[in-house]
Amino acid sequence: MGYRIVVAGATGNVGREMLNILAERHFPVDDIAVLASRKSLGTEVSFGEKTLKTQDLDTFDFAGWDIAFFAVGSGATEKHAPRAAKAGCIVIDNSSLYRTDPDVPLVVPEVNPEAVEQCHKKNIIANPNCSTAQMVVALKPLHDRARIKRVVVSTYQSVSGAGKEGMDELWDQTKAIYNPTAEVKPKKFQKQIAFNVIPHIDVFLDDGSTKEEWKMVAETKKMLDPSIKITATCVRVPVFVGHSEAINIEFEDFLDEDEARDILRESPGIMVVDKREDGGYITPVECAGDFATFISRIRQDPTIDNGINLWCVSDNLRKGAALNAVQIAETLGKRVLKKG
Ligand code: 11C
Repeated sequence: MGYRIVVAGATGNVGREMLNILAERHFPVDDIAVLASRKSLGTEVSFGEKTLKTQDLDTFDFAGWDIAFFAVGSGATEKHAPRAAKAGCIVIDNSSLYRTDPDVPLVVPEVNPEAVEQCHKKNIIANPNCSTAQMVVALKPLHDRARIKRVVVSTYQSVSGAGKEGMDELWDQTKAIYNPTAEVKPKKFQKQIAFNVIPHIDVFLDDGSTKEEWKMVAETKKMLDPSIKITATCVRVPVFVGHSEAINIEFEDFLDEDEARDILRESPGIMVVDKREDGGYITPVECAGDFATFISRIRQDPTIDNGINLWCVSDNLRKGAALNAVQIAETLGKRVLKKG
């Protein structure tokens, strides 16, 4: 016996990827409904071999459905997720709306799978921000071994994190860059993104950080350990898919780089590619379409007593969003719903 599944926001980057991953991982689906806002209504989407027609999120009745994946903006989530949850359907939400709500578990299954058992407080489970998800997959096994004190992370985030409009802007600007008659002004991003990098993702906060940077701090503390100190600089780069992160970690205890490499190699969700030769590391272009979080460039930080540096790359639409959401549903199935 399988589940009755809803995907809200099925026509967007993340919604489509959710459908692909549900099919690829043979998630036990008995029935599936795909929902969209009025403007995309009737658009068809693929689910394995099938083509599905989108229904109206505004009027959809969630009663009798087991799990609803939400991949819509915070506004639509605020309007419809409580309605779905009240109807008895467990919402797995990709927006930032509920992530810091103490009554909503925030889950990366490689890190805190047990947290799904808290889902009944609101019938909602939150999926973390993409840049946080891949980082905590890398940090968790190292924290278990040597206790992390402090993390300094710089991100190199692809334009797909900003949705289809972000991808279109990079594409159009790249084509137009040497053609003065076809100038493409920044719209989605604050400055030119083609052949450039922008140290600004999401809105500025009072302390001079951005909300994207704050999310990496708050979400990591909630899922992994509130005592870990984290400072982040989040940067948009002209890459279509795949977020990269340079992570500096300071531990309580000494951790040798070879042991760190061995621990990461054995850890769930991680693929270590670390050859210390030309090309012996992973770049975002190579991680796109993959399930793994790739770790390369693992090395001692000689400037502090117990420090390690590493490079972490993952498909932001997959581990950073759709894959993690499907893994949450799989964990929910095993630990809570127990169908399938
Ligand atoms: C980006 N990380 O790359 C963002 C996208 O809170 O889920 C995801 C925003 C979020 O722009």
